[in-house]
Amino acid sequence: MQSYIGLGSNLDNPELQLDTALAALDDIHDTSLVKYSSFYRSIPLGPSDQPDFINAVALLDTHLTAAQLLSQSQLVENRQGRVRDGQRWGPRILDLDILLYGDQVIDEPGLTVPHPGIRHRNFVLMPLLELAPDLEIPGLGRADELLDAVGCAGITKLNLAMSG
Ligand code: A4P
Ligand code: MG
Repeated sequence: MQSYIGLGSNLDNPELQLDTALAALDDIHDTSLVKYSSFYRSIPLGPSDQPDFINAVALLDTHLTAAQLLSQSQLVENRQGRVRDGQRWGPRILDLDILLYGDQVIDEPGLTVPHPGIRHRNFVLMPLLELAPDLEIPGLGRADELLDAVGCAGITKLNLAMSG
């Protein structure tokens, strides 16, 4: 199954956090990293008294179920020192969201796929479109049309030298 994962960080050297997370995703059993997008700097959605985020999207090839992939991603978040203090949309060392799992629509306690934030977030849609320009999101339509609706305010694509 092909699954797109959204990565975000705004604490403790975000670019390094994303590099570490990409390697960790590739290390998940029965899972490999196929490709990943450029890194993007984005202004925070939610409380504005926090640093800008670095965001990216990765494409994984996996034999895990979506629920197994979620628990493995949470292990990766925890291993990189993620602390959950309960503040909604607060600063974080690493956030991994399962954006898409094949073309499945999943609505279970603790797991909603496609991720409900996709359609409102240019910091998800831009890197996603970089990997899959013709992407169709189940139930939501074409990703490029969603991005047209959201616009490109507050986000900058970083060049490779800056993200490496
Ligand atoms: N969950 C349900 N569906 C999913 C899914 N598809 N992928 C549940 C991942 N998790 C999913 O997540 C809370 C619960 O969501 C999990 O227990 C899981 O069962 P969390 O990572 O523990 O907490 P969270 O990330 O703080 O929750 P929330 O409200 O989902 O935050 P978001 O939507 O992830 O937003 N601004 C910029 N510029 N860039 C960002 O990356 N990120 C956030 C976090 C806010 N502002 C941002 C960014
Ligand atoms: Mg999350």
